[in-house]
Amino acid sequence: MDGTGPLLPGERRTTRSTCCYCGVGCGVLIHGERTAAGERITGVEGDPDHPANFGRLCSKGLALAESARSLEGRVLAPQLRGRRQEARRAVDWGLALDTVAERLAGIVERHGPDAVAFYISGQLLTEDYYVFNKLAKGLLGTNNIDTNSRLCMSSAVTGYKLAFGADGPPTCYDDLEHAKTVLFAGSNAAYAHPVLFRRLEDAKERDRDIRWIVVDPRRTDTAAMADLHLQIQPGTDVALFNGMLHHLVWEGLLDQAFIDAHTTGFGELKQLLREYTPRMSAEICGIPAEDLVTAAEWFGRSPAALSLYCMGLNQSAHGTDKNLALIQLHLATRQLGRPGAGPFSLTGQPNAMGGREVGGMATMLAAHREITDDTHRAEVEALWRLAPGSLSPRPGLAAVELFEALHSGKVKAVWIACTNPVHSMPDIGRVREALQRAEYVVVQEAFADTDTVPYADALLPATTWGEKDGTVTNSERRISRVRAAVAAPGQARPDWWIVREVARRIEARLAAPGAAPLFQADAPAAIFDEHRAMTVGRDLDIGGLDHARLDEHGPQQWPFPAGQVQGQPRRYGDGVFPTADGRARFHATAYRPVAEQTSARYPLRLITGRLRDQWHGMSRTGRVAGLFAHNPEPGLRMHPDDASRRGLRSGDLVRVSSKRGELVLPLEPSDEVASGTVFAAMHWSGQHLSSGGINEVSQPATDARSRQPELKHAAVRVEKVEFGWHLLAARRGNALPLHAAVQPLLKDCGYAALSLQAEPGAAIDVAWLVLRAASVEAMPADWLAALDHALGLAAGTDTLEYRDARRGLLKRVAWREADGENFIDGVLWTDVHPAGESLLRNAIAGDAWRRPRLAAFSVLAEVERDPLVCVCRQVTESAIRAEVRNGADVPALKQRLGCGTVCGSCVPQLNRLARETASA
Ligand SMILES: Nc1nc2c(c(=O)[nH]1)N[C@H]1C(S)=C(S)[C@@H](COP(=O)(O)OP(=O)(O)OC[C@H]3O[C@@H](n4cnc5c(=O)[nH]c(N)nc54)[C@H](O)[C@@H]3O)O[C@H]1N2
Ligand SMILES: Nc1nc2c(c(=O)[nH]1)N[C@H]1C(S)=C(S)[C@@H](COP(=O)(O)OP(=O)(O)OC[C@H]3O[C@@H](n4cnc5c(=O)[nH]c(N)nc54)[C@H](O)[C@@H]3O)O[C@H]1N2
Ligand code: SF4
Ligand SMILES: [Mo]
Repeated sequence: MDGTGPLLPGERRTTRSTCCYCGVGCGVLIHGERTAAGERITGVEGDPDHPANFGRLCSKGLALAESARSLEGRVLAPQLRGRRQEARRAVDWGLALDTVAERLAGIVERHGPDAVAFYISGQLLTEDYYVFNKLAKGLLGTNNIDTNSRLCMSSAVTGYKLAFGADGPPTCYDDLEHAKTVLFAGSNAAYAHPVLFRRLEDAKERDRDIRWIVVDPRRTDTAAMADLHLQIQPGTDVALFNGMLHHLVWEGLLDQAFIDAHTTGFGELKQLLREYTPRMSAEICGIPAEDLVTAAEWFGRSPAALSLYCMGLNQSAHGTDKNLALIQLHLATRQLGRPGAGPFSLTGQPNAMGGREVGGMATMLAAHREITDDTHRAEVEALWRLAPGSLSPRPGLAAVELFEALHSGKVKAVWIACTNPVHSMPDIGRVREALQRAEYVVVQEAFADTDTVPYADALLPATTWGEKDGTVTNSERRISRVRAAVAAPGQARPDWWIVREVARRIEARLAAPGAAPLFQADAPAAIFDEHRAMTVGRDLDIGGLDHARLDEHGPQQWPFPAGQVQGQPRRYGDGVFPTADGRARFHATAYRPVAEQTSARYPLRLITGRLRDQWHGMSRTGRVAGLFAHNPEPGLRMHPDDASRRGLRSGDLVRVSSKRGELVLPLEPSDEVASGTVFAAMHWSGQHLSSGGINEVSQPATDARSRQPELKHAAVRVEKVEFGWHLLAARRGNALPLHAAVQPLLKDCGYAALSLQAEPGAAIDVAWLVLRAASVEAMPADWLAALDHALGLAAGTDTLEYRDARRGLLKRVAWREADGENFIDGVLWTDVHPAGESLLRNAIAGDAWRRPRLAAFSVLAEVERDPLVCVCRQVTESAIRAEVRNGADVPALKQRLGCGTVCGSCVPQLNRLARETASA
């Protein structure tokens, strides 16, 4: 296990590492081998010894090996562009590094350090992050280094800091098993933190008295399993939490002794709370007042109340207040600092925490220090051996401002690493303009097909999961090792190495004579040592940790000062907080409405979020056909009443518009949203869609303190679009090259979406690529020809074609011969009615295609819509419903059909189907 050095021919090796997706931070065992084609990852399983998951993985983690299987679509060599209009060309590393260093140093010399900005990522490893931060703040002297964590955890950081005096959750994963009341606030943990959700399910199974409250404007899979779902109006959480606290004050359910001895500011808050009667608060939230009171009672009287919160709180123009109002419920009742109790902010990305620790953001310095604090800057200057006064005292530009400054020309150059802002930032139209105007754009990526890559003047190939080495910190402050299982492909290099090489070149040019060299650490372990030295004496002290200790004793929680043998699972048990007077602070959190009100022109509230089996912009999960099964295509979910009032039916293409932009999506009537609210997933980008995705319309208003944008709410209008023609094409083959060939054609359509479908039993690299497209104008002949070419579907000997020129109809089926029979290999149908498409789509997923050609046609006509529920065991909804009608409950379903027994991600859905079908 964990051998190092290149694999020998035929050699196999298992490497312990960490999943690269969510903040649960599951341990994985990566199996690798050496073949004639080079080193490759052959399998992944959960690490039974990792304390985050004890061997479990969710559907995304289980698909990691498949996502890493092919080098198709990877960036394998540095690329540079001479002038904007020219194409980039591959160059060697020497030229790439020299050029990037020279361009950045030149801009700093001409315009000063604040003309350069870095936009990096909570998916970088701590060591990568550390070097980036040192380059920006230590060498260049700019604090313009921000990350996608600004879109994610920023309000959680300000909330913790304002309440407790320091960042970071006080809780740990064991609390999931000890909590008696669990309050999920703006967290769809069933999808976003599945392995933690499994632990919670198990705990609830063991102890039927455990109660779950879910606060979410949507009936998510998490909400469907709750004892109480508070389906509040978007953005009204502060009113809810204030109303709950009002009730607790009224009922005397506070810990007054704790408030008196360990906190300040409660008097002022109490004054404010007078207005927030349960009735008035419930009215703002749009829920029954009794439900609010029940929630307060369950919380206040619980022996241990744990809240789990995520983007529904953070991604708000009042995200800091939402966090504070929730934390204050815990402080006032002393629901923290003991097993099962506390405000637990679930981190999104695998290393959002590590980024906060190294201070890799525009508003902080290393190890939870403040940019504006003279002593803190002097400490960092001493640790980095910088001349006094080298660090800039001005906070840098946070994400939204950073791209604004690029737009206005104040910032000239941006270096983007491990994030895809042209997909994930609010109002991406504006972000595209900003990048267009920038003087110089560096993009450091592992995958070539993202919506940001086309803007790169320099594209630097990074290694990614399975190929890189370092550490990440998960939601419970636990630091785990990430290790390379296979060699770096092509010219790809680790992120820290790329940054360090550029930094050394800039240093040679810009540093004062005699200045101490800043970038001597030449391996992740040495960088980690530098990082831990910065933390000594701070609240997150990890002076006792290094790579060697992590290798020997496994993942550890911080704080972990020198001399310790174990980290600290819970913080603040003694009621002493890292503020000047040791007391926690209450803040008066008045409720304020969302930034953008609905109006006659934009009457609907759009909320956005995640799907179970996709990760962000899909650069990795979008490579795995099986991960599309749960949600094969994008959609806009709307309450069925709202849909019928507008004359809209399932599958109709609708235009979603806001003040900022528009996009077209298929309509998905769903009563998971309340009337007046619509929902869209964040994942689809220009790689799979004719538009850039839902952030075409989202809005960039930010929280004044955390500067986090309100990605969870925008006012929109939805109307039906009539298209002149519809097309559905499906092609069986090696899906990644097929996808790359078809993707450039998407943008020419009024609507187009690409997805993959696995074919049960087919070879690992065989899947179906499915294209749905529509356009207002007549279909241009050259577009169709290009599609034929991309799909290899032009009329030929193995193709059957039906054309009706007068009606503009074209139906074409291609087949292949195997075992003496003909099997369908591809189809292209124009003029498909939208509603007929899901039929065809499911036919492709089913076994129609494995039958001989003629039988396939008749089967096609019969297949009904029947989504796959369990992806691991390929179990369909109809099969599950049939078993439930025969009396099966969830354990019986697991036993009879095998569904829900591998990754468990579909268990919430099984619960729902069992309940629905049984009661029907
Ligand atoms: N499958 C999957 N898992 C992931 C990710 C992924 O891309 N895919 N990404 C990871 C990352 S980076 C993150 S940050 C996390 C996010 O994890 P979550 O925050 O749990 O996921 P989201 O779906 O973004 O949002 C959660 C819920 O907030 C609700 N919501 C919207 N507005 C409001 C509101 O005003 N109040 C309340 N109370 N709720 C509201 C939405 O309906 C949604 O169900 O997931 C992580 N895990
Ligand atoms: N509307 C809406 N928008 C949202 C959200 C929402 O809920 N709604 N959520 C927001 C949140 S919470 C988040 S965290 C962001 C996420 O948004 P992004 O950060 O844009 O998400 P990813 O697609 O994960 O981008 C990571 C990129 O890094 C690349 N990559 C992978 N591994 C490596 C590596 O090792 N090195 C380098 N250099 N590159 C690598 C991947 O190919 C990918 O393109 O989206 C935000 N945007
Ligand atoms: S819960 Fe799933 S995505 Fe998150 S770390 Fe574990 S395996 Fe990875
Ligand atoms: Mo996130």
